[in-house]
Amino acid sequence: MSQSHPSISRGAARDAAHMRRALALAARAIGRTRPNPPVGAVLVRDGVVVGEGHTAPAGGPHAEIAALAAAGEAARGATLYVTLEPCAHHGRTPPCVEAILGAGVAAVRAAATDPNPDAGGGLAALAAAGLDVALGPCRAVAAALLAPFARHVGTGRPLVTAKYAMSLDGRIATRTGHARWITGPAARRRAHALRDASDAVLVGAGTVRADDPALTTRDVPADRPPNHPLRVVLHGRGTLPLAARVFAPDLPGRTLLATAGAPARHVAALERAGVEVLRLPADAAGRLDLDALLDALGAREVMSLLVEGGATVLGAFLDAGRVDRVVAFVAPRLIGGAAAPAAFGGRGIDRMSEARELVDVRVERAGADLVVTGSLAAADAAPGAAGRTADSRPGPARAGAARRGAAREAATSVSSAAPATGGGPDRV
Ligand code: AOF
Ligand code: ZN
Repeated sequence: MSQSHPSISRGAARDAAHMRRALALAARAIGRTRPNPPVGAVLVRDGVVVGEGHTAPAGGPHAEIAALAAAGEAARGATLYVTLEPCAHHGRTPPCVEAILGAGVAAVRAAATDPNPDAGGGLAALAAAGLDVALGPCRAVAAALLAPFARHVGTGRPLVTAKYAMSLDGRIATRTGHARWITGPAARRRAHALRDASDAVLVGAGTVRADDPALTTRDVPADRPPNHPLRVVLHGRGTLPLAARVFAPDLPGRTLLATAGAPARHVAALERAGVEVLRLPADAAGRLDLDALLDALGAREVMSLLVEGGATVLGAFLDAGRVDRVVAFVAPRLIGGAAAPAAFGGRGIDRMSEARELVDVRVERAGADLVVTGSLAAADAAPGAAGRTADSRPGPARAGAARRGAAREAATSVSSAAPATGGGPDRV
């Protein structure tokens, strides 16, 4: 670094600051754009920000269009900082590339290429039209932000985050099942922020029986309406109370009961009470087929799924190799008791060599508690995934898209290994 020219590094620092602002704008759209990615855009002329924007809900303007509208004539000769390559296609909205050219923008910095094969190619088109175009900076942060969209556009399935609160000795409840509360208010606020940023949230029937959660988003900043993700209850055997809070007809947002093998008369009674039911196939062991569930949620444009437990459901997702990210809230307190449940039930593994390894691990504090986050390597590499039947994979119609998606995701995770703001933009 000491060798770099001062004016070049000042320019790189300014570029990074504008892109970070664009990423902050994109973050405001998370959970509110499905099936589109949340994107942020900033227009800068002569060092002054002249327009800003982020993606509107699907069918509405893209981030660049919002920033161009805010800038008006000031966009002429400006540099556009955008967290995703501008689209080059006619989708629900016209191509951003044409609007950028029409407005006379001089330069474009994009933090990521578009994993959607239909919309990509925008940077190349802008470069061909004579604009000064480059990829970066902040590529790793942008890739993490786009991961749910990349997963969904590539495979038709959502990215799965496992979230749980546990004691320092790894328990998510006492031996009697009591769990309110393990963590403090700051950690619980973060958990609501996770719901606010998710397209769907999922719990098992056991959690509905034991905790009666509403699964709505509360306790988030009041500067905008909260996002209430689609609530999904996994229902295997047994019955559920019709009066459970999650089924209340006046809750904001929607609830879906996903079931394989629940008693038909009971399910019919829930349906009569207004609950939407998704009937799914069972796997070889008679349990609900999680891949069929992920396909069905993907078809409903769910790009990000937050699995909140309990231990049986989290264990099933881990055994199936279908956990992509983990957010663990760890309280510095001890519960003990051999019968007190751990975060992940299920079958588990025999040997430590089979343990699933987290990468990109971060540890933060939330009040007295710790927040440990990380990602799991590609799910199909999981030992539990090896035993799954071939027909539980994405259907042939999607196979090409899935392969493309896997290749693009691999590229994404490579770039996410780079430092968040390190290095300057790469010329296109
Ligand atoms: C952008 N800027 O802010 C977003 C983009 O159907 P449409 O017209 O809304 O296009 C959706 C596709 O556009 C989406 O699948 C993704 O490839 C891209 N998203 N592109 O230029 C944005 N959200
Ligand atoms: Zn666009």
